[in-house]
Amino acid sequence: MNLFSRVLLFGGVLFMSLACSKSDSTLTSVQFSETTKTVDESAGTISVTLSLGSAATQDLTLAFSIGGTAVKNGDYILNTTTDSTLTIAKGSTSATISLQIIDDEAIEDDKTIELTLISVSSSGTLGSASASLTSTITIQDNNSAPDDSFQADLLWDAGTLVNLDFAILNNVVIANNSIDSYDVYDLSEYTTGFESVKLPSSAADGEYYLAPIYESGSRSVTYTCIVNGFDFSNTTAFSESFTTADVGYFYVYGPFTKSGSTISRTDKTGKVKLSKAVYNKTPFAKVAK
Ligand SMILES: [Ca+2]
Ligand SMILES: [Ca+2]
Repeated sequence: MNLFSRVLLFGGVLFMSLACSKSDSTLTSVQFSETTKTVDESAGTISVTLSLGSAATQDLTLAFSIGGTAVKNGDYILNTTTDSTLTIAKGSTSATISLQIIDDEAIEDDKTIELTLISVSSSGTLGSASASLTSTITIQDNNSAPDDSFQADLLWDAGTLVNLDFAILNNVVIANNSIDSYDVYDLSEYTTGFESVKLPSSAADGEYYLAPIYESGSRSVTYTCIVNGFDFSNTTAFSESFTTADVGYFYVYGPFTKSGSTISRTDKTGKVKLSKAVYNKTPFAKVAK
């Protein structure tokens, strides 16, 4: 390479370096200013704050992922208009991701929501410190096992909102593997991802059943029933799925028998039992509401 070529090459590299550094300096960096946050389950709507290195020169579209142990639409609702993206208006120097924490009655471990920034539109850039790209929110549970009642909580998986109800039934009459009649002892009709029913110590001795109901929705949904009280401590009673064909139906689990201050298994041939130590699940009837 002769001297002239070397000068040309050096000049080209210098020009490109200057061009790139000028371009980078006009990009608005985006990162979390709150990388950890702890809230009570009763906190309601919370905001997680992002900071911008300089005022946004254009509207920015920020994409983020959501992880952690908390269930979307069960433990929290994301308030952004588009799922997992946030629009930051031109001129902004900060932004927030808004979440609604659901104050349920389920007795559960503390849960986490991990928000991680993935990408930003072309007039922005993600902050250079990787630790600033993730914000972890810890939701502290505020429920405890009742000492005077049996509590069953129904929780279900993340995804599109579906409406499940949950009941304790009594006076259940079963014939031909189907329910002829029943009374509803307790009914839970929350709309935000969990249900909770109770059987108090004062309830009459007798047979009861638990019944998850698929009220409305357009997808399959996997539910889990956790029981507490009456010597139960966060015991998984059953877990399985409704399909979309099950909308309008419910499953029943039981019978379980209340006798004084204990709830115990009742043996009935061909029926699925609810045991104090280990619950067997398996529905034995599917009944249209
Ligand atoms: Ca609560
Ligand atoms: Ca709770």
